[in-house]
Amino acid sequence: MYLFAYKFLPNRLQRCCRQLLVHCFYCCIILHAAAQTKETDAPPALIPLPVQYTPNNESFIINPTTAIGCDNHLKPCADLLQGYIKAFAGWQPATPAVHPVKNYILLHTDSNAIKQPEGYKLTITGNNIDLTANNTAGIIYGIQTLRLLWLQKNKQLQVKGCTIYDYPRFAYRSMALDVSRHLFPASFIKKYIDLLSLYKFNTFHWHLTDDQGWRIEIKKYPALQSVAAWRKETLIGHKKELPHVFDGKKYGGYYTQEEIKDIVAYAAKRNISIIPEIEMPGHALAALSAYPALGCTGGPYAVATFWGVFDDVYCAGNDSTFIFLQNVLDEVMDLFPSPYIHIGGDECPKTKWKTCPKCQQRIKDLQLKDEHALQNYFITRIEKYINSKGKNIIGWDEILEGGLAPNATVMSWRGEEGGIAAAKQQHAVIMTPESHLYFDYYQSLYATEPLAACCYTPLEKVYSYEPAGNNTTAAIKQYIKGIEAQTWSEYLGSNAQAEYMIFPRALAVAEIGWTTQGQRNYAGFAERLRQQKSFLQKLQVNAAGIFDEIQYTPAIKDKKQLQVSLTSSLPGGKIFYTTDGSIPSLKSKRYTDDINIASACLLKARLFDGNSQPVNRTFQQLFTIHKAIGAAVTLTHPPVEKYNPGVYALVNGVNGNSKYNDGQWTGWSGDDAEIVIDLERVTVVHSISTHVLNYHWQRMWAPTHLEIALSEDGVAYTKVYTQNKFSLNGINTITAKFSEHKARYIKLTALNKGIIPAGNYGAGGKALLMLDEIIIE
Ligand code: TNX
Repeated sequence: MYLFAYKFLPNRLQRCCRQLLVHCFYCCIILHAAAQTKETDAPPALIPLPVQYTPNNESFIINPTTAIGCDNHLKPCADLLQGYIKAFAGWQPATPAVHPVKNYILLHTDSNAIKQPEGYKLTITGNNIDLTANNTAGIIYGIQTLRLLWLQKNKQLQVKGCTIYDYPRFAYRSMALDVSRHLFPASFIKKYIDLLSLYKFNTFHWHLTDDQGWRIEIKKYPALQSVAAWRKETLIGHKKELPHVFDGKKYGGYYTQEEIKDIVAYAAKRNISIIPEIEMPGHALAALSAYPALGCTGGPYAVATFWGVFDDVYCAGNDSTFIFLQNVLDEVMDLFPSPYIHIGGDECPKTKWKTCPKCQQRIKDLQLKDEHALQNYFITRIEKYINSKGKNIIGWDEILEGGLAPNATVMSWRGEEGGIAAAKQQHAVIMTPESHLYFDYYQSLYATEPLAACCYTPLEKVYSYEPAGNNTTAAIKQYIKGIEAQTWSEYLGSNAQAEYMIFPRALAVAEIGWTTQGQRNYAGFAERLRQQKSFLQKLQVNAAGIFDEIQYTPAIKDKKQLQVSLTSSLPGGKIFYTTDGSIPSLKSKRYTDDINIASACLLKARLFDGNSQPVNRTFQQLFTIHKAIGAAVTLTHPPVEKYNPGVYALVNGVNGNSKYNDGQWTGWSGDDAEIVIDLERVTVVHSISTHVLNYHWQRMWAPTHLEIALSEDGVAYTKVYTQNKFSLNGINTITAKFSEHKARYIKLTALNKGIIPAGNYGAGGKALLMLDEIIIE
């Protein structure tokens, strides 16, 4: 229509229009060229970072006439690539028998050209894409790199010219998923596996059985499907909260063998090996509920409805236990081609074995030292069976108890000590310490964070993990085969919540597992991650995008002044804050330097990006200013390592949070708390308050007795408060109010429960006594 109208314009105007069009055309070309130059300058946001990336000035557009050529044995890889292109663009390139001269993607293996297992070289020019790899695995990772390159585009499959030469640092790169506590549909498992392959993992550890549900069809034992796969109901809220409340809804299900075969094949196409885990001898309540004769007491047992460690485990004195497990393992080994079978071995209380005649008989007959040696007998017997089928076992670090089974690989979760001990015995080790690699733990301290197990493992902490250790000898290092992160699903009630906890933390693990230690740096990783945000969205992954959110650090500066610093890792980010409770905007005070907190307030802060758009949630923190801020604190007994934030945490104006993961709680394990606060000069005081935790499910017990005494000289003390009763569950506020007293020294003494009484969680172990800010007024 416009062309038609143009014809009727006078000649001069037509000329004008033509000139204008020509100008526009040149402008467009210049702009386009500028955009292209800009594009070739920026390295692509690849995670994990490849070993070598060399850009060139060309670029390749995959279009419907592009052909995929490959060596014969790589046909499944070509199909995989074709499927990825189709999923992204809606059309698919051809895979002709003879590859054309131009406009093709060629896949081939050449172990002379690429020496490293799983390694590949991806060469992208204007004419074609060449992917040469050491083996099929390398081809798959090369395809995933290509996919990461085009995922950065919108719709168009244009990839920048470059040569990428790449191979992994560790042979074992894995993510786990617990499907017992909560079940995830087969479609979710596939999506997860595809994401693992995208980020160059090669293993998926599938935790299939536990106390709260048995999730794999075993044809020989139908009650595993009809009974063990179902629990009556599920705990609502955190297990630490008492009394426990349940949802009253039957919950369960399992994966059929057909589904499992399909998933295993799907994973194999993506170079993901699936290691199934069948837990023993502990975490077996679901199996026992279906086959009670396998327990020490004969039951009855019920599938667990809440989380924890349960005393009822497989009976180690009963041969039918081993016959059952061997039959189960036969079916498992038929389904999973993996050379490894995970047999658990963790958290097996010995309570029932101690009083079980059959277990005791076994100990006597075999002249075993104790129940720990019986655990070793159990694992070793199962290992022999698995070895006889040509496979090896992996077990949690508790399998070190009573001696290690001969060919076992150890998964070190309670720190790295188990792993190091196993490596010293020349056993293969996989590092998965809960301190850094448990994704059921909180990744943010914000109060609005969805319910999680505990603790605090932000992205940066995950990224900082070094599996080979920083001071480990080469002799030890050679046994450290790689890394795995855990996703226990107690608090992962939906697919979306599981994705939120796994991503992006899994990407940090991917980079640790693949990229050399020297190449890694958090700022670079975070920047690449920011650029990947949009395509994680395209892949419909509910990733947590909060890793740049505002963090705060309280500090006591001179003259006992509380100062708070705010930081964000977002480059170009600006922070605005308020102290009057209002939501900060660009009109609020801009944060430039530490904030002096002179009186009690609720500090709120908001992060804005370079375009002045708000990012993430509003930060907020309450501060209480009182007479002991910054005072000298002396502790008679040292706190336990995990809850030892330094004495200022008791007098820095910040209360501990209800998740006790914010570094504001001080805890004593088995020991009493005796705290003396020196106000430096005699001061009039009339009220002292603090909090203690009473969460028996976390081994945290309120003190049996608490008292507060005052002194002017630090020698003669006057008692002003005693308390022997604490409310049963949760955070107890201790408030001591008394008539005005003169004091320089304040002594707070709280007696630890000591040993946790029988019948309670952690019975026989030491109780934790937990205290936070001591507010003196
Ligand atoms: C410990 S890690 C467990 C799991 C729980 C997890 C919760 C390990 C080998 N056992 O059974 O789900 O803690 O964080």
